[in-house]
Amino acid sequence: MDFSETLANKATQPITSYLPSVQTRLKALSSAPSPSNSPSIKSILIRAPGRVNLLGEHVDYSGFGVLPMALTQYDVSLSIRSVTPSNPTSPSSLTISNLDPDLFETRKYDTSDPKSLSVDLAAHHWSHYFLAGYLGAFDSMPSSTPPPPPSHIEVIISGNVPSGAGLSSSSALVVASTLAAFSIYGVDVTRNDLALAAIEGERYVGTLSGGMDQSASILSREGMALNIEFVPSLTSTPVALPEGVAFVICNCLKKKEKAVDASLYYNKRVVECRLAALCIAKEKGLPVSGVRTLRDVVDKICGKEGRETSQVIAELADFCRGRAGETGPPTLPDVSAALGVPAGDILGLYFSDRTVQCGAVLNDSPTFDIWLRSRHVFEETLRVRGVLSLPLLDPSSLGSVMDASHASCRDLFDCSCPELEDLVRVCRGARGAKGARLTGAGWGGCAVACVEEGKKEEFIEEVKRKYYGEILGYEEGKIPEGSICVSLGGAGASIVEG
Ligand code: NG1
Repeated sequence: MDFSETLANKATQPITSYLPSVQTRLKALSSAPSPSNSPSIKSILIRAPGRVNLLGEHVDYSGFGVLPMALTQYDVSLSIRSVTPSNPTSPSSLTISNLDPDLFETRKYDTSDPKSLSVDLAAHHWSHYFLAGYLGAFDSMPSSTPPPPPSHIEVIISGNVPSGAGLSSSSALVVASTLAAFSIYGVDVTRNDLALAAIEGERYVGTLSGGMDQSASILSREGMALNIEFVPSLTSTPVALPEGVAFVICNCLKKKEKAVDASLYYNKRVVECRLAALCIAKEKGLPVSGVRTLRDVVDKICGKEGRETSQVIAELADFCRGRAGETGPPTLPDVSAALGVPAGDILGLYFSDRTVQCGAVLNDSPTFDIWLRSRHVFEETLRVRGVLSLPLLDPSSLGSVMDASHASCRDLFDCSCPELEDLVRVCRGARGAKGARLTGAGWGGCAVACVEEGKKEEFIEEVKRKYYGEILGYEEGKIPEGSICVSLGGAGASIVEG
């Protein structure tokens, strides 16, 4: 598939290309009745997968590469329809509903002025994720091109990516929504532009998303992992999965919704990494203006000294290790003294792109663990680069690198939790395991284990017995469905035909 080709030409997939369970959900969506009993003029079916990240955790928003793959069994799918309402004079509308209306309340938005659509961050509602994708698509359409949207749009959604599990349920919904908006407007895009629109769109819901999830959901290729790089621009390279191993995803069953308490967890890490970038730039005598990410610092050093990127990253990892040993985590006044600017000016000077979310973090946090966080980012990036520098992913070295990544997520980035620790320990000790780590944002959700192909059934049985049975207390046969599954590497989002 040529990824510079536009979606209209290349993104359609026959319904029969999906797993039988996915086909059943897609058929239910295409035959679902209109929430307002209105006949459809045009109807499009869309599927966007969740993803599992094999390596490169919490490095995307610092501008460094990651190695995820899309999932075959978990997705968000939707049917978007342009309909004729029974009352032809009713104002233009967008109705967002779910195949399960008892769990997800239907919401209708007035779209007489599409520019007035907005996401109310103070009153979270599940439909906001659709709006985020819709707005992201709208923003990225050149102002001359958006044709008038259909007056009445109805969307019916069905998703089975477990939420708060680190498998990117939110991005799968945002991606499906972004693609739906482009499709219903009749605007064609490349996959890369779709990913960029979805990344920007997801920021409407208030998380300071890095870009890995939307890109993985759109750019992945069947049976492959994907190396995604964000600098100097979004690029993706398929990576063959190692022979003779399976990747098993296990849910620790502690939910962690990223948008909840974001200022104490996810968004705090984003702010800590940016403060680290600013402080390192200052200490290294680089101009601080224009520095937003740790990658910016690396690129400035490479540009100034003409050195190789990985070498500079390794030196900066050592530098952060040393600084963490010398001082504890700085407070905002410490950071202000280090940067030589008043504490009250930090938000306006360095976080003007997201003042609301970053302001909450700066206000809520007594200290910022910038040296531990940046050391994790540099070392995790070296792990990704190391694995990718080998001609083929080697299962044994990948397994031990996954173990090291987990230890760093726990000890330096502080994004594990007791449940994930138990689960990862059980996974590592189970028959056939080569390595295991938390995957996704962490603080709950899933672990991914690299397991010898021939032993995956024994591995799954052992994890079921020891984690879900002995630790969580589930009786045999009563473990929640989908808690443990093998990931095969799926294709990116598509318009479904048939
Ligand atoms: P999940 O696991 O889906 O919450 C989040 C971010 C990623 C990345 C990972 C950590 C969003 C939509 N996703 O993923 O960009 O930073 O955490 O590696 O914000």
